Amino acid sequence: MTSLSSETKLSRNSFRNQSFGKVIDWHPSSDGLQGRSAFAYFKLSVYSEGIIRVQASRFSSFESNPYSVIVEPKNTPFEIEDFGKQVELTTSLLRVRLHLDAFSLSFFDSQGKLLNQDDSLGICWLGTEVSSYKKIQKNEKFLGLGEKTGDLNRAGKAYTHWNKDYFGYGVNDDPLYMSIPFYLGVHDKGCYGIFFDNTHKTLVNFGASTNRFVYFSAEDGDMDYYFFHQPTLEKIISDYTWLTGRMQMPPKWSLGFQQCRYSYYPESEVHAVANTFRDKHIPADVIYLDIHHMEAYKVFTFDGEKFPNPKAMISRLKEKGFKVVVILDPGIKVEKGYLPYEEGVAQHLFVTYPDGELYQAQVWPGWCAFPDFTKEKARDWWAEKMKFYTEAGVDGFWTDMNEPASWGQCTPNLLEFDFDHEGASHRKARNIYGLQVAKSTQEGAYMGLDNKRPFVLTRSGFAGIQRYAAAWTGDNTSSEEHMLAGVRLVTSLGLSGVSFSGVDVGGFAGEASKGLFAPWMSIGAFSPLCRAHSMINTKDAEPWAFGEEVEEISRNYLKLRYSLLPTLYSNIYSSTHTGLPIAASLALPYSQDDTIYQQAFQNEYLFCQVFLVAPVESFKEITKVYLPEGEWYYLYSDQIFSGKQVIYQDCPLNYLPVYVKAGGIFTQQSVVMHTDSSHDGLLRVHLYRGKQDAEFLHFEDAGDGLDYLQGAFFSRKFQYQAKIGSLKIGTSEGNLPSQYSKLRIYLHGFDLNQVQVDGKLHPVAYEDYTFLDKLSEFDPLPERQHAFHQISALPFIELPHLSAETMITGLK
Ligand code: NBV
Repeated sequence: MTSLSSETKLSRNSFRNQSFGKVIDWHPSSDGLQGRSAFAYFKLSVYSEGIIRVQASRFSSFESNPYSVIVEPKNTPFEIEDFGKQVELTTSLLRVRLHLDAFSLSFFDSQGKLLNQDDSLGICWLGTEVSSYKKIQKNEKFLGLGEKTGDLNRAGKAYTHWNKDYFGYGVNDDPLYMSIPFYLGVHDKGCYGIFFDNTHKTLVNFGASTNRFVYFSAEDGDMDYYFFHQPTLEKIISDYTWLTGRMQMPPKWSLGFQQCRYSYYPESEVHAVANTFRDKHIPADVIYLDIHHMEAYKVFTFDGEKFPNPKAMISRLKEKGFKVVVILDPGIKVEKGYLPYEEGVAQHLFVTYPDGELYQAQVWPGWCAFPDFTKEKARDWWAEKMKFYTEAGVDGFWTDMNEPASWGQCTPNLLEFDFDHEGASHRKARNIYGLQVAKSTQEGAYMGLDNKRPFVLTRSGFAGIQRYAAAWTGDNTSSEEHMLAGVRLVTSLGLSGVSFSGVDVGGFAGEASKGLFAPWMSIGAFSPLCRAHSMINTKDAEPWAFGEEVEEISRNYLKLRYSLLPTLYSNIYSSTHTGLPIAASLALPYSQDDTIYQQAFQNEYLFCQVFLVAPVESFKEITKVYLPEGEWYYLYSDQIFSGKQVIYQDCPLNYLPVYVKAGGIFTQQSVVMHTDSSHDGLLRVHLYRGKQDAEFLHFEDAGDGLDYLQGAFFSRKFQYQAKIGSLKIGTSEGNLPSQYSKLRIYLHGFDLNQVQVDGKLHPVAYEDYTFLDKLSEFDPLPERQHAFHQISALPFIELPHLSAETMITGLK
């Protein structure tokens, strides 16, 4: 009896929290230092001046976590100093102090300012659960964490990472489809980032139900995180995307408007939708085929009745300037004679139970087997299978249900995955399943599309997903709060390395009212990905389905987006090098300005660096907008506002509040109906007078293909020097000529008659300028007349677009 009860006590005790404890041995290593306590091991590795990896394990070898981080540590100088009770590891940007008595870490910047500090509990285990506890710093805000609902500042909330299919999620629900355990901390003394690289179910708690600490935990696996520090959040995001990769240049057509529907069929309906865009002069580039394109929802099939000749249909659509994107669901119908199923079984490509039995769950086609995308052979097979679509002319791929989703939403944890030879259960593999579906799909697109650029749109993912796909935020709802929450989802993804994302414009579940669709469309026009989508058995939701007024507003904003393609495309290109978002929360450049975190202003963002967009509920006629430091021009009228103030802005349905940064540059072309159609050859460059210098990198290439990597591009820098009053147009780079033969430079906020171009006097001309067309006067008249803005007598100069440097001076 006695021995039994003491055994029970022993095993219960092993479930008490166990801290890492006293470091009993440590030594420098080639990239940092490592050591151990009586029962656990640690390792600090310098990845670069601003990145230190922290690993702790109860095993002497650490887990590799191979899916997100794609680089090896840079050869970085660092120093290690032994102070007896503590050891310090120092790079040019960071100092980490390790307290030896009870393992805990403090991170300082190069001036000795404390950035982040472990709670005295440090790193702990509770059963297999591992956690890192951190003290909360004064006035600390937490940002990012990818596709997470809630406020911009995540303080006081906790979030779980466990990819989930969540139809009609609420604006505070968690988790959703995609997990990116990377967050940014900002406080009075500086900023930092933490990427918790553990694919198990993880929790990040920013102070929910506790005021002692913030912490992150994983159900199992090692403590493995990267600590980032740089002087700015932008640089931290660049470092994070150096570590986990950046998006590849998408095809230009994917920046056009994308029309989706669950589902367009038969073929005649697809054509009807495409034709209506052209007939109504509403720009669009993409039409989607959702699950009804398949025969009995079986992937790699077309329903022969609905789509008798997909190849011919797609080629007719291409003649009209439309690309087709098809949905790909990973579930493979269990059906004798269905080749993908038979091949999958024969080649052992599917996920199984530990006893080798095939795992089956129900999705659209009925009982399905699931390719093990963590197995190279399965990824290659899927990529090869995609030829079914590429041979029919499909240009883009939409990977849905890749959490993986199935009816019942409770995939058993004992399922086994290859995990690229390491072997793992569903507990460890779930969160990276979608990432690997996207990877394999991108490979398939590369293979089948003959060096064209893949466009893959994914619902699920994990840190690093930006390398393979653009993301959309799943099954949102047609409501005001979703419209605004969607903006925060997109900007949060942007803070987490995913620059190319969007929401279902108009809302997926439910039906948008007229009032809601119009502003949502205008926000969509100022989003990296601009895609409208809606649920089966709901009213039509194309831009013309809400009456003429909404149609005109939608047309206006889509035309504006298409005219801004040179800006958007250039920014996308820059983002492939910097990892910085296209839609950036104001917290990115103005992290130390407390006002931007207020509920009323947290949805404001910078689009393509120069446009401050202030989304607003459709029922408001006037709204408060916070303009941060600097000066801001109301886009439509050039009215100037000084920054660091709240203004009251009229916000009729036809005008989304948008402001241009003083000292900002962007480019515009004539409106086109799809990204491949020709413009008038004139590149409009807009320069906004300000006190700040500005720089804009203009980039052009063929819009698709990979030749730009071999120099087939045209790029040049526009640099504004405010004090001198000059605009330098740099010598062009790349070996393509520009598509624009002329430049027209609009000089906003300047009052000039002449300037000097390369030292010679050059006359200034004037024209009235509008960014949006005037709306029709509808009969009966709407409740209020439509406001109409234009910029009167806007000065401009026109020049041939040469390759040599041009210097414009006299811009005072
Ligand atoms: O394939 C149908 C839908 C799709 O339209 C949507 O965008 C996905 O998020 N899909 C989910 C499956 C079922 C939704 C109820």
